[in-house]
Amino acid sequence: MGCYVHSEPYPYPFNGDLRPENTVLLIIDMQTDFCGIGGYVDQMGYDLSLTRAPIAPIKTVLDVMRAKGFHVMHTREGHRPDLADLPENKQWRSRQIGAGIGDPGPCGKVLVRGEPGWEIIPDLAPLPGEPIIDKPGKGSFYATDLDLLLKRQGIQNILLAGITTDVCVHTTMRDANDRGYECLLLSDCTAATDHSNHLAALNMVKMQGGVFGAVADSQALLAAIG
Ligand code: C5J
Repeated sequence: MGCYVHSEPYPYPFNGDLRPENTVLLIIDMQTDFCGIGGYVDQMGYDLSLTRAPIAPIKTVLDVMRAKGFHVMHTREGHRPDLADLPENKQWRSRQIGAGIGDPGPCGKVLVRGEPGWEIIPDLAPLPGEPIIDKPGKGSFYATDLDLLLKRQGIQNILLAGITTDVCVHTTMRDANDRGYECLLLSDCTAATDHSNHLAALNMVKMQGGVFGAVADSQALLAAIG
């Protein structure tokens, strides 16, 4: 019989095997730098209401999934305080747009580990025991132990939430898909700094019969795991 989410372009997961034991809610980069006043995204001049929109839906999903015993993991993008892991071109480009990574700002040094802007926002703070993956890049697998943790926990299904849809969420989803994980992108639990990019990123997932997995909103997920 199985458990399926009403999703596009196919009912998720492909095999109907959706259980707390084999499924993780992966919440990507819900940090002040990406959705808080004075953070990296704010300093670049983007509309914070876009990247703040998923906070409430994520919180609802998070509460339910915690209560039901699903795995929950969080990621943070950020660099070492000495910036030894910051590519020169990444720093240069961020300075071009007025939000130099590693430079001082209203929330401390931009995208630097340990600084106030780098912290996950209090509404979505990890609970003790929930793994936090610190990543220097966009993808959550690059230069991290995420794959090792997922394998050790026997996880097959990844439910993706967080920001931004077109950058860190998409990079992670593509990589996870190549590694054989069955991925679901939660459309209202993600957002981009440009809404048309968000919509395009959702659409890209659904091509070729679900080239990177499937897309559903949080209501559909909650109805399935209800
Ligand atoms: C970006 C992210 N956009 N979390 N990072 O630089 O998507």
